[in-house]
Amino acid sequence: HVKGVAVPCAREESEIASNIVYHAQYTPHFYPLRFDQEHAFYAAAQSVRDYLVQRWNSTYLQFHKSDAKQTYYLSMEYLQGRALTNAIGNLGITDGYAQALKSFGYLLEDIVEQEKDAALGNGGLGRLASCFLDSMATLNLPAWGYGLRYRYGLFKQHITPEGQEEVAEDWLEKFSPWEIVRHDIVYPVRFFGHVQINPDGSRKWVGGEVLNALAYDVPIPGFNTKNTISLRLWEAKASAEDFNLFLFNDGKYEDAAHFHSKAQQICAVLYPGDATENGKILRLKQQFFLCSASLQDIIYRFKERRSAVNWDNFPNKVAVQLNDTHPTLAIPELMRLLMDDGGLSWDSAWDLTYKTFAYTNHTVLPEALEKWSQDIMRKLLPRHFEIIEEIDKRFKEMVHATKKDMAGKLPGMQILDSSNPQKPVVRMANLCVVSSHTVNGVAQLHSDILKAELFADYVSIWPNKFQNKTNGITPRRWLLFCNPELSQIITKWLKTDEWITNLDLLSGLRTFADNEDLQEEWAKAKLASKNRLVQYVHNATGVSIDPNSLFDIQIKRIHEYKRQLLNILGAVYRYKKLKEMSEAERQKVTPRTIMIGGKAFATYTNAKLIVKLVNDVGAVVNNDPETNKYLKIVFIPNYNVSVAEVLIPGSELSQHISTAGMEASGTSNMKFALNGCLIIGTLDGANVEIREEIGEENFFLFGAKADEVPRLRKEREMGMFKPDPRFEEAKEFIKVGTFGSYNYADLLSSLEGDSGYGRGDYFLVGHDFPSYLDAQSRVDEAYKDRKRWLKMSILSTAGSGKFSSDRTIAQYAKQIWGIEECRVP
Ligand code: DL6
Repeated sequence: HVKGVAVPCAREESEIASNIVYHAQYTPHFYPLRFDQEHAFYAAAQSVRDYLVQRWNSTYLQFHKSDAKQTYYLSMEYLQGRALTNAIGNLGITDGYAQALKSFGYLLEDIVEQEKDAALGNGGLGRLASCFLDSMATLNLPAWGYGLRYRYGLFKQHITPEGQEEVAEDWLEKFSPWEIVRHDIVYPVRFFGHVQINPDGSRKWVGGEVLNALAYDVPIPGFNTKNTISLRLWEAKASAEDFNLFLFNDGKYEDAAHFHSKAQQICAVLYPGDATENGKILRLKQQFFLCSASLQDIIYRFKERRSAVNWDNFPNKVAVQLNDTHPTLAIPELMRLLMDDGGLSWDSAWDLTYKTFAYTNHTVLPEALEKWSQDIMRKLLPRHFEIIEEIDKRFKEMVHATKKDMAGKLPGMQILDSSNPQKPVVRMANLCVVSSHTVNGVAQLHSDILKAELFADYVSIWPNKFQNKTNGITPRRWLLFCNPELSQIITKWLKTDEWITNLDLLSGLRTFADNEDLQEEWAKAKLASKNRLVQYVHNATGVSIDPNSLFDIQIKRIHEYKRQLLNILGAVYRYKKLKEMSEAERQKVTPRTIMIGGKAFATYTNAKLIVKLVNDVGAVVNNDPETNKYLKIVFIPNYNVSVAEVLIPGSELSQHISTAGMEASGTSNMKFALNGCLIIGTLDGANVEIREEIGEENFFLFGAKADEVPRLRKEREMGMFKPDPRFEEAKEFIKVGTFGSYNYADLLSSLEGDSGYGRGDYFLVGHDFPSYLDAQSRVDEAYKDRKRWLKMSILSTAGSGKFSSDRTIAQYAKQIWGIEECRVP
């Protein structure tokens, strides 16, 4: 099953057309006498998949033959978005497909719109994983992704007068044309049961509930290479023997299908609510399901590539990257597989495990640092709990034996935390740090904070374990494909398209930043993208926006630390001032369209109130004939990857305004800057590095710095904060009912009081408000000077080379994984 040769991709329009016709006829999922846009999409996508499968097979064969060390990226989330444009773009057959579809009377732009977004992730962490896959393939690296095939991905967001409503997103409603179900790849995954001690003292996990993990492969093509890697998604299945025919014939239908329903629950939704004990168990089951199936598959492949198994070679052939703590259970699972199935001693198994794993931290927010109840863990995974206890015990012994001075710090460093006897927990980040050879943060500031605060005590033990890997984004999806007009201009002025795989070349644009010809072409491209966005906003919301106004966008998950509230309070203040002006004064104002989009977690009350507030403010402001030439406020519903692909190219200003120290990196900031959008932001996450790269004069900075935040919170607690009158004015304007009968006292009270998480303005909106308004005034002034603005915009793109995920992945490959290129000839 590892035979195959790379077949060159078809370039002839006629061949592509006949492949589409073939799929329309022989793999019909629709009424055969109809060939509508949807049908054309599925037929086209399946014809593209054929090319991908040939390349995918050749890539597998190449990795197999070379026996190269391979990386496995374990992630509970992938935000893939749509695949058609990306696949044909990476294969270099976009024109062929456009022509072929035209011969059937269709426009490629319309056909790609038929595809549903694969949203198997929440936000930045999941989209990062997807960008990384694109770069791994493009760099010809032997690397794969593993994840779960959720039946329903991230919810669809409907906006009602009450705010956000969540609806299940049925991305598999028809089927996904990209995945290949692998009935030949199935592994058993056990839950519950007990540990059996064998006569020789070895241990075995037996009993409990066993479900099967079935593989679905999604081929991921690299750009301008035959290499096509795999995103392997697991689905849970019960076996036929688990279906109880006796009960079924007795009329007990639900009991008969008990295991089938258990299996369905595992991959039903992306992030099941975990407020209840059942919800917690289900979430932990999902995590273990991913880890166990993936580890068994990795070991299978390790064995497949050699005639005799020498376990010592395992870390020379396998690197596993943990995308945050969600796949942490892979650590005890590898220990179990090596000891209980492979017969290795603890010391050997530990040595191999330690050399295999690396862990990326993506957050310092206390509520996002996973802690699992010891009771649940012991019940669901009894053998793994034993192993975790043993890792913890040995870590403690090691500290006592070799780092005596650190012994006092052990309570904070240990994996098991039983300080609250009612609620003893397993600290997953601690398990990752203790068991991985490398730990990294995702932007320099974040990595520095990890070393100085969250993981400071471990740094004294393992000073060389901690690294930084600043995030990146794929320039293919986030410039070349989503912004073809700007891409063409860049290629023309740089006289090469090599920037697509060597993004540092964008710096060559700096020489031309003042050139009026380039500036005019640049402005024209921006206007084309803005016009597309005008159309999109009208279709999605019914609101008409003016393409000559400044397009100001904030799109990301709704969270108090990301401070959409600061944005909307600023907008409210702007509206109030416009109302107070004479028409003559208003005419001097830079017209603005503020767009805010993002989903709030279903049970996050304040985030949902922010969504409602933005919509309520928009409804009044947009219908005010006195001011709506100068200000519109639009909430963009159901923000997802495809929506971002329309918004980002059309943006001129974007807001990355988190409380300093709280956003680990951010990645949309990189996408905006790459597309020539200017940033208003705090010194947080990757903003710091973006500002360094594009020049501080091209970045609208405001707000407290990360190292000032603790002092400011303290001062607030001591009643020393004096709010700016403009802040009070904006809040008051809402409270008096300007935007409807809901007065938002509950939401605004989080900005009041002296202290506490969730009140006392923990996120420093009040403190940063005046400097935010000042920065916004600088934006308004800069926009009036068209030449200056265009120059800044060109310099933003020119300075974005560092933020390619190709750079990030090349660094992971060299500095963490120790893997090298393995290219299909
Ligand atoms: O690293 C990707 C992305 C960062 O850009 C964001 O700043 C960060 O908030 C996000 N982190 C998470 C945390 N999830 N958990 N756990 O999504 O990661």
